[in-house]
Amino acid sequence: MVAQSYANLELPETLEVDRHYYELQQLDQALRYYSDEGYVVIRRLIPDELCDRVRAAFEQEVRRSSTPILRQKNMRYEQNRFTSAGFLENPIFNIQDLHTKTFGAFKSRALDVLTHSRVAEVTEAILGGPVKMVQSMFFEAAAGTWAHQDSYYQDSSAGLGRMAAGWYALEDIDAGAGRFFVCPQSHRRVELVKNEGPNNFASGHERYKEAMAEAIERAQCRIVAPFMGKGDVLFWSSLTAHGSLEGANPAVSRASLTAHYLRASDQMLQFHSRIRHQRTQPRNKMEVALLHDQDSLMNRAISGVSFAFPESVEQVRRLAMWAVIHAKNGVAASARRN
Ligand SMILES: O=C(O)CCC(=O)C(=O)O
Repeated sequence: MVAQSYANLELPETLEVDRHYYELQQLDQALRYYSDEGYVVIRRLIPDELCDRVRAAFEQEVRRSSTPILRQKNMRYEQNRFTSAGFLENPIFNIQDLHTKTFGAFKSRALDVLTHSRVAEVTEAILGGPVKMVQSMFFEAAAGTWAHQDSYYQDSSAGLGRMAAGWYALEDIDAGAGRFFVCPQSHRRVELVKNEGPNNFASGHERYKEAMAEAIERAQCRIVAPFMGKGDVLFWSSLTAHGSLEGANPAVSRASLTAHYLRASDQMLQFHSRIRHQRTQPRNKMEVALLHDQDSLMNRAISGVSFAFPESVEQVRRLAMWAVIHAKNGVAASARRN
């Protein structure tokens, strides 16, 4: 693991001491800022009651459930784990794939946030046309996510950098809660660390994390962890270096969602190697792409096996990934960085 030590970190404690950023009415200015800096915060984009509804459904359906769920940190099906303060420790990956019968309200309310008409307005303006949501996550405890560019994991088949993402605060996020951070201008100034050679995901993921940390240091980028109030959303590009801080105060949570968006006509490019076709379903103002849909009996059987035999499944997955990454069929070579 790469130790987190960010000498040049800017961590404003409150809204008052942070820069104001923008509101939806200032979308043109916000877009210019996004294009220059590789990220932007839109204040109060999501109504408070929608944030509260997601958290209430989490309490009712998810917190006490023993159903294994796919997790962001290791791509394994795991049961909930909690910190000493009682916050969910293993973030949920791809909320749109959750089993509707078990987690219907949580899934539906989270998707209402992630596909909200205001979100569609911003993401369409960023990406230049109708969009689809292709990935999502839910966090409660600090995650200490390593600095990365999303492009390494997934991007647009139509060109690297053509994916955008949003980080949604469901509560005011304390400076000690493990804030989300970005490196301003890194979408232009930090070289793209490719998913290949010694840094490939299958066998070189730890090396990749080190390579990213070094690339950020070489570019002498600032690191900012903006104040995020309930309903604020931070949007960033798939080439922007970002991550989250280790929690300095275990008594505070960071209830939040993230989602990644592509143009509706683009496909997902995974690991800079293969195009991953996804089935989509309409939701509010956009399509939502599914990957491991737990409403399918077959996918539930697969997740059951993954939960029962995590190590064996992990080995098979790594082998498959190794094969995919090494059998690049020219997809990556044809993908432009733009
Ligand atoms: O909030 C976090 O810990 C990381 C989120 C993230 O990196 C992402 O959604 O790509």
